[in-house]
Amino acid sequence: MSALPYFCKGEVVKGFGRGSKQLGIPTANFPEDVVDNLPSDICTGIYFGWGCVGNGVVHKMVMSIGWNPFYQNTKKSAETHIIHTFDEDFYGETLSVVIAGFIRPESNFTSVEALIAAIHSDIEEAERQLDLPEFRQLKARFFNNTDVNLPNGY
Ligand code: ADP
Ligand code: RBF
Ligand code: MG
Repeated sequence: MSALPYFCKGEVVKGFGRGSKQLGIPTANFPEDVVDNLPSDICTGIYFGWGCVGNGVVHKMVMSIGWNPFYQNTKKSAETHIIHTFDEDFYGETLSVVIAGFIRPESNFTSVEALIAAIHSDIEEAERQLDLPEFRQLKARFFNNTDVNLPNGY
């Protein structure tokens, strides 16, 4: 996937209102034009990377790009779960993300519980991968973050 790492930003809009928040996994949805402008070689699937709201702190994130087979969406979506607990919603604010790596294709599940379990393991995978120097340096590179100590060569 030569388009990675890929940076994009957009306004956080209302999603499908399916209550991902109630499931403990809120996802900030990008508007249609941002989804349509994703490079064609970023295929649908689950990704990890870095994200920040407005000029806020940069956090680890997981992102789902596609049609959510479990819900059989007819419209492609790009939804970001930021791995952080926020005090308030941030609809209308600008979300900036760097998509750093691919985790897995989207899949269908036989229950909501199985979907949630898969998302939790995606989050664990993202947490692990993003601690690697290769991915930590992307945070510094795209968000001009200076509190990252990197070994020589990065
Ligand atoms: P929607 O269907 O409108 O996208 P969700 O249930 O997916 O609703 O909730 C998403 C909203 O929750 C985001 O737009 C954002 O305002 C808020 N939110 C709070 N915490 C987070 C988080 N950690 N990651 C993503 N969005 C969050
Ligand atoms: N939806 C699917 O239908 N299949 C998936 O494999 C899938 N994986 C996801 C992985 C992550 C990390 C996230 C944040 C979402 C994923 N979703 C998936 C989307 C999910 O259906 C959506 O966020 C909500 O509609 C859940 O209520
Ligand atoms: Mg959402």
